Amino acid sequence: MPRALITGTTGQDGRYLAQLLVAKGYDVFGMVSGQANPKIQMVQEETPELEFIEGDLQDLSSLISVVELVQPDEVYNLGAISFVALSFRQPELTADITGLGVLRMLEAIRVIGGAQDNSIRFYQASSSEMFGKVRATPQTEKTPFHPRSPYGVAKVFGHYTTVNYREAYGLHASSGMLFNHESPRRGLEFVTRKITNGIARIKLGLQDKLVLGNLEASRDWGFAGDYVEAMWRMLQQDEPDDYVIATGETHTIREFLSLAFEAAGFDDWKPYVGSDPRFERPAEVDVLIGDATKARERLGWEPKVDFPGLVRMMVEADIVAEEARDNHWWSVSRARARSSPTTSACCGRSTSTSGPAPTWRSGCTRVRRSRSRRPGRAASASTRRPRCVARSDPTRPSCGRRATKPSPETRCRACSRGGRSSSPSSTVCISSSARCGTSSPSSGTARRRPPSSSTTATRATR
Ligand code: GDR
Repeated sequence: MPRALITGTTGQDGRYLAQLLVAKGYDVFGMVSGQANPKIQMVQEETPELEFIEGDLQDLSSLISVVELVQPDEVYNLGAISFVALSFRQPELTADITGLGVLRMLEAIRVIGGAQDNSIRFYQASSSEMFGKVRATPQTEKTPFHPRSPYGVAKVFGHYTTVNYREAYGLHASSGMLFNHESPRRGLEFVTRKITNGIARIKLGLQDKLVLGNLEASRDWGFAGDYVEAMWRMLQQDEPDDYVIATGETHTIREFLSLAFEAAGFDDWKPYVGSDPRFERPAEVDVLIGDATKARERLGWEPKVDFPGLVRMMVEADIVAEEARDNHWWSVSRARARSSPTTSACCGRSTSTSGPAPTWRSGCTRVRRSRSRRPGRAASASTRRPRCVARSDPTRPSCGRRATKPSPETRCRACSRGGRSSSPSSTVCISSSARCGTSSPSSGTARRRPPSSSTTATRATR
């Protein structure tokens, strides 16, 4: 069984590539850095066969260990700071990971696989951002580079380092100059996904507007699922080489907006789109369009998903995902409310929640209702803790504390001791089903808890 190592496994491309390689019968290892990558669990559920291994593109010794342990036949270096806008804010980090990271991985391969007859094949994720202020249109493998961002500069370094290791050590090292490639798995910071996710939220009433930067930029957008196939094909060639991977079409962000809003059933996108110079870049790449003739002829590769198909796919996926998230949110809050027949209190007076459309009952008038998330929806006894509002009401003394969260506990939460209050002056029992016997104030005047008190019922959060 061939073995593949992927860096950047939890990114969009890494996820598609891992699935492709597993389907092709590979043992796939995904390198992850850091202690608690929040995406690992999701990727693991998506591709259970994938094995994670710790390593960091900033740390050569970790890469040597990873390559030694995995003994890969193929290494796909997709790890990078890949958000161009971020590279302007963190240029050194970008140079280190996106640029020097390539050198480190190639060194690890050279050290473990040997400087002669090294059998480990290497794929470098190069980028159309290397062409930047383009010198020719469309861009081919021969078009000179003119990067316009620290990201682009770092990718040029990575690209030429790959070429150099190929020429100097005879490594089977190939570079894919991939033009923009998108999917429903694209990060929300990139313009296509920001648009499709924003549209879904606008459609569901969760957001009013989409705020973007430069709408005149033009990109050659393809589907990421198609592009990972090209990566794999490069490493199956007898000889390593560099390839442009692109659709050969370019579209402005305005065109993307128009198609995407249309796919969601809107007639006109302009009322929903605002602009903010914060999303503009110090130096912009205006127009990119790639010529993938070489890939088509030598790799037999061509894109399957066209531009309208890609836009539709992303919009539809985002609408489904946002709907599911929204429904989940509401069902969780309802379930919580149902399973908590009692116990939300402030200043010693309890409120209760029940029924399918929970609201704070007015047992305690000093408990503020949770704010409804959307106009027209009932206030929900859900995730937000209601706060005692008496502070803002000069006629009432305030405890100033947050009320306790609704909870199914039957134990007295005021005293936390088998349902009895530790001191009559400390607070009152707030549980309806297990009152501790401490006399609750019968009037609407709440007792003020001494500042030193630290019972679980009213942890102060001023
Ligand atoms: P890009 O992708 O920089 O081309 O790099 P991105 O989607 O970030 O930007 C595309 C174009 O859209 C303009 N734009 C905005 N971009 C973002 N992110 N957010 C906005 O609000 C916005 N408004 C306008 C940008 O200025 C730009 O012109 C991507 C990355 O995946 C790289 O890692 C990869 O190498 C290249 O594609 C190929």
